[in-house]
Amino acid sequence: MRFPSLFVTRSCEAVHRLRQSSFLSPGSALSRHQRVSVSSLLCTEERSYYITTPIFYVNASPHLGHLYSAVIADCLHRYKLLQGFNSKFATGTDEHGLKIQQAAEAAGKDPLAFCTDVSERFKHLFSSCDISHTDYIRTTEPRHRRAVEHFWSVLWDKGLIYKGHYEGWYSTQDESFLTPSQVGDAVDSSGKEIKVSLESGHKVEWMTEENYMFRLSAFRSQLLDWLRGNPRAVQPECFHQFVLQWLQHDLPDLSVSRQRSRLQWGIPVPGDPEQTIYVWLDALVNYLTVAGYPEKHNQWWNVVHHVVGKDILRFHAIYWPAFLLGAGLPLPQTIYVHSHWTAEGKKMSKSLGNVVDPLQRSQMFTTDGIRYFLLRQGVPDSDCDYTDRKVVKVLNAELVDSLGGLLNRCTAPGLNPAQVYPSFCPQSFPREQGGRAVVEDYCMLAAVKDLPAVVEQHYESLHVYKALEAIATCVRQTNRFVQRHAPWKLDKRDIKDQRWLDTIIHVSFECLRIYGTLLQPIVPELSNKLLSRLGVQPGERSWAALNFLPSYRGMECPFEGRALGPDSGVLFSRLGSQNVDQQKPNKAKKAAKKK
Ligand code: ME8
Repeated sequence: MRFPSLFVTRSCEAVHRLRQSSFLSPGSALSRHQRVSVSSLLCTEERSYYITTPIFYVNASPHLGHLYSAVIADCLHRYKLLQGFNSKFATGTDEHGLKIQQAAEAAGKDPLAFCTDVSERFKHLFSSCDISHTDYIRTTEPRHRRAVEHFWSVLWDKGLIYKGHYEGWYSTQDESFLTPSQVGDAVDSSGKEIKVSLESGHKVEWMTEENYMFRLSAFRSQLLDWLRGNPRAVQPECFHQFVLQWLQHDLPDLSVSRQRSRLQWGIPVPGDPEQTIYVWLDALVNYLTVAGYPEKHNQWWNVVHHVVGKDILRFHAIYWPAFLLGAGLPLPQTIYVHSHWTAEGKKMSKSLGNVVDPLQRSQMFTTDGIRYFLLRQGVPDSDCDYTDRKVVKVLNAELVDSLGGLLNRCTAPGLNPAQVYPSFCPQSFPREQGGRAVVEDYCMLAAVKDLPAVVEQHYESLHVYKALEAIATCVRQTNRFVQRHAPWKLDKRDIKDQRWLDTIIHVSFECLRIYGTLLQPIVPELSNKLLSRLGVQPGERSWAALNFLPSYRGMECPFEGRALGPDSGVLFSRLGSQNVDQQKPNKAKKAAKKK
């Protein structure tokens, strides 16, 4: 039996075609083409949403991949808040297990003190990067122990856990049991032959132990039914297919405890202090703990969505749903899976010295800069390569030149001496032909009008990079619109020219307002700066308030005549070559120093 590997860098993106914005010719009424977004229809009653990241191991400091998962979840959380949802967002640290026990021993520290130290580093990174989690869970907390003990007892009472004998392969690095078909041969750095996990490449050891087993085998057909009946349960589609393929094979029962003599750092099995609960069962229950399990979890548990890396898909899409089915609880609504970041083409690893430090990068490129880059370049379906050079290029092109340039042009005192949101003139830009607008301008209006629905669709399917691509395309269109009509050449003494100038700025501001609103989940600080400069108040920044260019449709525009915000500073500062020298592997840096 061979499992399909997730660790091949290739794109398996399903062809995901969006409805193209229809060309809006002069003369066609924009309102006829309006699409009412799903969100605005649903906005009246309060809806709940619950999003989680994996909880991260505290055996090492956070790296870029951890921040990536957190930024994705943060983006979905902020997006749901903008849509009027009551959203809960949990992240945290996974602190039990052999790996942590060994890391604390190696550091010569008490395990809890060791965990607290590293957990604080994750917390600090997240607060520095505007991760707006509403709960931060540590598996060493008493509320979590209670939840795990209860969960275990439910499975036990249902006869789904039995005492057995486990003999097989175990990877401490992955904290994972493996079947013989998941294991292969390799040679370690000293030339010794070893066995490794085919999926992660980590070393495995043979283990034989008395412990508790979970009747995983009993859930195979239920899991298949769930996945077949919910084709969007695991997204993107390629990962859904991986799980279905895994389930074509036998599903052996799963060992869910370790002997206490080998693993002390964990939650003891209720009623059997000689055994410690398997760290993955312990860790997965964190999602329930945050929801209020066992007493009051329903509100959140019915709307839970997980963001995970592809390395832990099996745990989330097979073990976790099986545990939940066993405990009689609803299954997650969506498991969003993302691929991995490599650094300069190589897997990030301590031994190669090429682990990208996310905190340092957020300081170098700003919080918004690193968030934008990760979400703009991160493709969930395939691995992505990180280089500082790419960050500089992307941010300078899209945030400095394109978006920043557009704002700069339209707020420049030369064009806008009164520093207001100017009026729209329907005669200059009529719904019917005959004004000063040209075909491309109508096209742009149609694209920006459609943009919120396009972005919504991409956010929902975790293709955030496509949402950002769509926004960047519209920003370029708006820049071309300004360029095409060169408002700086108009004669301000001529009333018609002045009205047309105001209209150009008004339309550009309306575009910028839409971009700023849609970008809030990605770059909260930059969006705030942009919207504040346009005079858009905090209460006017929700999805429901988008309402692009009402004046064009003969409706009142609340922004017309309003004073611009006072902060006329640059939207995003240009990054220079000093920002690209950081990314050298430690070894290379040391060698360079010696010279
Ligand atoms: O697996 N690129 O924790 P962990 C992108 N504690 N994302 C990456 C990445 C990379 N190179 N490396 C890691 C665990 N990640 C368990 C989880 S959940 C109940 C328990 C991200 O510290 C990605 O989300 O090894 C991956 O799944 C996670 O960090 C693994 O973090």
